[in-house]
Amino acid sequence: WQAVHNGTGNTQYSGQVTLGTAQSGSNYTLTDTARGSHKTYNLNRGTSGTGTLFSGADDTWGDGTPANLETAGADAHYGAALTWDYYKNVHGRSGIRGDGVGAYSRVHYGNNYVNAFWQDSCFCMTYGDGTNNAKPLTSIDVAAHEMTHGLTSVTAKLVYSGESGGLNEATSDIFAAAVEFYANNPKDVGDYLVGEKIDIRGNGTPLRYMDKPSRDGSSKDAWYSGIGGIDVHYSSGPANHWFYLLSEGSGAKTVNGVSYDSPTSDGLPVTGIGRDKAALIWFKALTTKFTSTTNYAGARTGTVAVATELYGAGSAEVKAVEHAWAGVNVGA
Ligand code: ASN
Ligand code: ZN
Repeated sequence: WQAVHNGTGNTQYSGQVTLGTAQSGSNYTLTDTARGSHKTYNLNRGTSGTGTLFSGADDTWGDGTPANLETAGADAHYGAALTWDYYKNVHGRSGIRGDGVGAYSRVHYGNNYVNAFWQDSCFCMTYGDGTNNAKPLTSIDVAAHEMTHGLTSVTAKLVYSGESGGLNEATSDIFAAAVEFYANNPKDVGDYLVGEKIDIRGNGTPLRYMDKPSRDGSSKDAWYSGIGGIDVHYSSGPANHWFYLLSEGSGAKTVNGVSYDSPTSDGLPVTGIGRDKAALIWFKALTTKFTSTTNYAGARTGTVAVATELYGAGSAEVKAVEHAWAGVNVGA
């Protein structure tokens, strides 16, 4: 038996946060008893197994710097908790499978490893330490992105190639943004950027942009015949762009101090319906309409169907869903 505790995390990206921990004898561990016993492990630069469960005599984790190996553990544990809370409190889903069982996280994977990933085989997510082992890929949005791959794997099961692969990636980016906004953390405000904290490019710019995905130099703003042939992290662009347009509308806008300027491929304006409705529509489409082979045309059909169920035929929400798809060149 382990008592539920709330520890203190001094994270690298999100300031000082509360972490769900457990007391076991005279030690505390990063075991989130209130969230499916999600655990966070230290791989200590290894690349296999689980390493060691973060454990310590005090219930304070990390010091905000990457030199302290607990810091990345605190960030990852926090991101997993927020993602758990988002799906439970916003969508009524308890854990990735909806069965109340947590996944687990592994940090300090490899040396200078600049990636993070989800694996179905371990039902776990793993984080490298980034360039010079100084920028662990453990920000809120990356954690939510990876954990959402787990959700997609047990729901729509979108195949990770072709157009369905782009939709799989976009699903992770869409909920990464939704979780970051949900977190309402002043040190890592909600935005429509992906990976803006981890400096993966070394020049301070984000990995991806949802208002105009082509800002990254590779992602596509709109659907075209043949988009299924490009990397899924670029063919996600039109769906990320659709989510932005549906949430905030087209044109220039500043949200939480971040400026965006979202074009449409047809030149027609889109009026946003807000991010909460947009995320609800995507969640319901993912979990009740999409299948492993859903493509962009199918995503349009599925989201229009969900919006019709939720808000009624001819509603402003249904029209906005259609206009946002038209704005990324996915027509009727
Ligand atoms: N970070 C990447 C992702 O989650 C890893 C990958 O491409 N599998 O998409
Ligand atoms: Zn991904």
